[in-house]
Amino acid sequence: MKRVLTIQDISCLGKCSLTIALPVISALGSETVILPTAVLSTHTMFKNFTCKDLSDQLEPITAHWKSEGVTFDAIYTGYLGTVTQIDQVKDIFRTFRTDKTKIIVDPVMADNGKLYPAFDMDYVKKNAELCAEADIIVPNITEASFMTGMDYREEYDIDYVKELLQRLNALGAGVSVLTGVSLEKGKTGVMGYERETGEYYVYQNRRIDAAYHGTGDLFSSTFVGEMMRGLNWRDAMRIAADYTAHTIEVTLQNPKKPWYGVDFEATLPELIK
Ligand code: PXL
Repeated sequence: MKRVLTIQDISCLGKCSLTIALPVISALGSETVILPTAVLSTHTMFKNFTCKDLSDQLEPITAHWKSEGVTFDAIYTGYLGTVTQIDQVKDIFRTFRTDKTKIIVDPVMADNGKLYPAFDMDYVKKNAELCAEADIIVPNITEASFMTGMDYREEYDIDYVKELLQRLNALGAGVSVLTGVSLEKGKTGVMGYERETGEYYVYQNRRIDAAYHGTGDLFSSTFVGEMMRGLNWRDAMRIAADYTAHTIEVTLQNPKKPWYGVDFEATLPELIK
C-alpha cells in the first residue's frame, strides 16, 4: 500500500484541507499520514474563526517519524500558514525525499484574482520557492499569476494559459497543472505542461456557475490519490476534474443549499468504484 504524507491545516468545520485530503486519499486506497500545521475552528471564509498555530510541533513530530524509519511515496502540501512554516516544510521535503517520493505542492493562497486574508507578497514569493522543490504543482490561475508576475485576467485565450504554464515551468517543477482554466464559453477545466516531453494537456468539461470553498483541495486530493493508484498525471488530472465538477453539481441539488463546502461525502462512493 502506498503511504502519502499530507501537510496542511485542520479547519475543524468547513470541509477543506485535511478534512478533505484524509478521507479522499484514504478512500482511494493509500495510507494517509497527516501533519496538521494549525487548528482552526473553521476555514477563513467564516467570521471570527479561532486559530492555533502548530509550527512548534512540526519538528518534533517529523523527528519522531524519522527515528522510526518512516518513508513516504508522496508528500502533498496545501494551505500553510506563514513564511516560516513554508521554510519548515522545505526542510521536511529534504528529510523525507527519496528517488521514489513524489512531491505535489498546491500553493493555496488565492482565488478570483485576490490573495486570501492572511497572505501578502512575501508569502507569494515563499510559495514560489516551495513550488521549485516539487515534482508537480497544482495552482489555480490566480495563484499562478501572483507567482509568475503575470497579469491576472478574467478573460483570456490559450496563449495566455501557455505563457502562464511556461513561467510556472521556469519556477522548477517538472509538471505544472493549472486549475480553473476556461478555454470556451460554458466550459472549464485544467491544463498542464510537462517539461520532459514538452507536451501540453488540456481537459475541459462543462462549467457550473457556482463557487464553493474546498473545491481546489478536492481536486488536488483526488489527483494525488489517483496518482498513487498508478495513473499518470494526465489521467489523474482528468478524473480529478470530472469528480470535482460532478461533486459541485450534486451539491447544487442539495435543498439545504450548503454554502461553506461541497457534498463530497455523497459522491465519494462513485469515485472509488
Ligand atoms: O481550501 C483552502 C483553505 C484551506 N484552509 C483554510 C482556508 C482555505 C481557504 O480559504 O481558509 C484555513
